[in-house]
Amino acid sequence: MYKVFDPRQLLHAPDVELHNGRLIPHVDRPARAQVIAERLGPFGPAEDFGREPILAVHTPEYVDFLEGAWRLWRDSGRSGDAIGYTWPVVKRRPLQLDRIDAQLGRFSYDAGTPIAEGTWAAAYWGAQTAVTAIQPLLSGSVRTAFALCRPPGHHAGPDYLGGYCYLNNAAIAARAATLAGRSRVAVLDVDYHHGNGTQDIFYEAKDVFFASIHGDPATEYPFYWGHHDERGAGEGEGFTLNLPLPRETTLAPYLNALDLALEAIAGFDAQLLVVSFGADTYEADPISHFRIATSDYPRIARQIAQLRLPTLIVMEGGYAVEALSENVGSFLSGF
Ligand code: Q9C
Ligand code: ZN
Repeated sequence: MYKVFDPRQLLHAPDVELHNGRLIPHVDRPARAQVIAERLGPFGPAEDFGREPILAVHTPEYVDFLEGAWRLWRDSGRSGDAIGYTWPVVKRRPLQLDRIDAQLGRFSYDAGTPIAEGTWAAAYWGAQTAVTAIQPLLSGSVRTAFALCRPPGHHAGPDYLGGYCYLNNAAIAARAATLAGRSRVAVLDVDYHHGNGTQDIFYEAKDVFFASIHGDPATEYPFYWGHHDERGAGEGEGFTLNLPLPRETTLAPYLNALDLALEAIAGFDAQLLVVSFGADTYEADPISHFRIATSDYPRIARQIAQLRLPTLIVMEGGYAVEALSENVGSFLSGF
């Protein structure tokens, strides 16, 4: 399996996040990627494809904001990481204000996703990691590739950050594949949390099918997306599939949902698959509530591999750092 990692992704080291009304050490620590890179290598380096593949998914206003936000924050006399504290209510006028605090509200949806000094560099090289990893799938020289991306991406939408995500690595890779001539690409999201950013990016698209299995947003973050009746819109109607599952879900019902997702992807006649893989479905994940064991991951992966599609696996969440490389290794082994 072709594997890509860029160590500049470790430059993202946010200090704290707001959790249940208190500030706690940020859950997305650099060690997450570091342990995977150390134990599951060798990894090839990321190539620089520039801004173009990023701008095929994100708005230029958002990308400019993301690149400049930390500097603007510091120039405004602040210390620590840049983080919003006020958000425009849905359907407010789309005001374009210069003040950093107003911009943070405009381009984000939660208080768990600070912009630190190294965030832009890390997110940029995360996106390049995903674009690099999909190249040999496009040329046909490998069947499976793994992009070790961090920070994760699937909560980042066209013009917003959130859920520890800044640039949507999986969506950037999927879009790169359609731009390279694949007319039907599927994204299968098996992170514990709904991939709201990916869903929003492709909601009206008919060339990218999005299927997600996740904790039911009736009780789980991100609450406002991922319900079963969200099925796409316009030309994209029917090309989004949400399979929410309750807390404490174990392997057997998980595999049933996976069968439905894979059937839909096969029915779409996808030519290439991008898997947004979060190891936060793990039973001991500190912020999630499924009951998937380390030894269950090869089973899940083998079922996905039965699609027999060229497959890019993109790293998303997974926060039990002590078990992370084992869980990721276990999943990759199923391919
Ligand atoms: N701290 C991914 O797994 N939780 N993101 C917010 C307050 C956000 C997880 C609760 C969880 C996001 C990629
Ligand atoms: Zn997650």
